[in-house]
Amino acid sequence: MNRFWITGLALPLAFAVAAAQAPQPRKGGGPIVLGPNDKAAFPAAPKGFDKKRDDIPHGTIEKVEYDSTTVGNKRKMLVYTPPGYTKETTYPVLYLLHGIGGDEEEWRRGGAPDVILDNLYADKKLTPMIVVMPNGRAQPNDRAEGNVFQHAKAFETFEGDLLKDVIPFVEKTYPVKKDRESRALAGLSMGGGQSLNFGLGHLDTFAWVGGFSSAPNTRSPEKLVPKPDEAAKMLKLLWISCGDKDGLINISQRTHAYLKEKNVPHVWHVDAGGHDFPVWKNDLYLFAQRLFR
Ligand code: FER
Repeated sequence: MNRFWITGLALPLAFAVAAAQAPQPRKGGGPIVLGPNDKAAFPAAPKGFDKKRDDIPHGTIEKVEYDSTTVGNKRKMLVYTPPGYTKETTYPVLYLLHGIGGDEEEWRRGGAPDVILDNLYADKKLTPMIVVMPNGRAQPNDRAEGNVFQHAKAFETFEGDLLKDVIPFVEKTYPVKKDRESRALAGLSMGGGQSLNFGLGHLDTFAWVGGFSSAPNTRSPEKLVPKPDEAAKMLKLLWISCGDKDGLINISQRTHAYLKEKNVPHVWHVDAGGHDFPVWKNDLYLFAQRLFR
């Protein structure tokens, strides 16, 4: 039996296949097939990139609540402010989204985002930014309970919550820059699909977009990027990545193939690994360094 880590929940799922084994069928597609072009665009993060260092300044993660007009209640999110954070300046913002089995705590629980970013600041590899980790399941009970696949629709509804509630709250509460070139949107799996759908669907709002191991909620390439020339002109960075043992890699491959055909500049990064945090931590390490430059 193959076991597939649905972002925080270990669920045995027929669609998930370890590529190291003989190709097997998967929900929504065929076996993992890698092409010559499916390789790492950058070296992996150095050893220790996700280990806490006591001798450096640290940022802070706080949990805050905002009023969601979209869902009709108060919702929670995490906000990471960088080392040396001060209201005397203004920061760009990365909105960082979780997967189908996760919630606003998923990145902190599994991805050590504060550790990875603190270390990057200490090594002078990062433009100071605020990182917002909201809950992408926009419904009254937004806990990852029961059959998480039954609540996939709420991940669509989150588009309104993000644009009309989360971002306005962040922009009135924190000292942040408010132009499109100061907003990035990225996420893992279901959150990767959301980031591509909402980011590329709202180029007026986001100039930096990343999909890590994006799930089948990702719009078809023609719907995702109906105007390739416009997208090419407006995007500062479009990042598409996936693990080479991830049963969902066909989603990223088809997105990459279309972008390449339409000459939309983007990063195509195929990491060694499956549908899991080692890949996503590496993504955060690599992606964050390229933001807001
Ligand atoms: C699916 C397989 C996986 C799907 C979503 C996922 C919406 C999401 C996985 C994750 O977020 O880890 O068919 O359909």
